[in-house]
Amino acid sequence: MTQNKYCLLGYASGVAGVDTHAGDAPMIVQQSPFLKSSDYQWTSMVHPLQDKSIIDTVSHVCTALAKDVAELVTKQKTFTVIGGDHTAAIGTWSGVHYALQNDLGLIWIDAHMDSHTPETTLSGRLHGMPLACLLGYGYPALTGILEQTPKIKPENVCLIGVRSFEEGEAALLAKLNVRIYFIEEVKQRGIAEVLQEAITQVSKNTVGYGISLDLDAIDPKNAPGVDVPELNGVNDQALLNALKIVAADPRLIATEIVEFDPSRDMYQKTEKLITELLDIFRNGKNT
Ligand SMILES: [Mn+2]
Repeated sequence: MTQNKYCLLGYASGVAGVDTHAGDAPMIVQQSPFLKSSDYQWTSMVHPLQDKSIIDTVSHVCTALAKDVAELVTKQKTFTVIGGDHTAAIGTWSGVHYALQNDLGLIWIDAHMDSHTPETTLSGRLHGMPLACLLGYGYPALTGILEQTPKIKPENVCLIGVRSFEEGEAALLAKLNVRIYFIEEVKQRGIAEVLQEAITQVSKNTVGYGISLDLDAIDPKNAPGVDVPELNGVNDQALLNALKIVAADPRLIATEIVEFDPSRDMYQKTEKLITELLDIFRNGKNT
């Protein structure tokens, strides 16, 4: 049993969110009574260091994460990154891309689009920009992690669960022709069907794909502990069931769970849900 421990990495940074509480999340998960700790091996825990600007801080902590991620991909280990705010994605998928040196698919499950650029953002918060960064748009310190090239091609990414967004980011994704499954389509067709269709698309011309799960995609009734909750989200059980099938897919390279804000959790609902998600990802690799 012990030789098959599933690898976890912590991105203990919340400096790009509404407040910094998401930075505590990986430590909360690490110590959670719901996590069977003997099944997991924490290979990394990166922390932000005060820098000249938030951009530099995020750039450095993402670079640290990207290096640790790249090492695991090179060793052909499957793993999950636990955020932290959603800027974790810049580090995670830059690291995966660096190790693969090939086209990568990405499923972005989120209530938001996270596709702002410095020109379109209203809040200025970097956790609203990670997908744009991965597509090659944004601050050079964040688009150039490990290598000066876009990490994901627009045709190799799908968004699922979107229900709150702003004009500028929507315009960028529309211009790039990125497929978005808004919440209405997800509810109408079911998360399982939508997820399978999205995977078919993002794995068509790639060597594999990843899943970036922002917990705010899930209905706040099921996952209240997030930075930016949005009503009318994806049902937690439906998502867990859909991911059970996906977790065994050999094309799935890595996963990421972000935006857990322990200070807003209720009755440890969100914390418990994260440990259930991890069990699903771990079991998928052991079958
Ligand atoms: Mn997000």
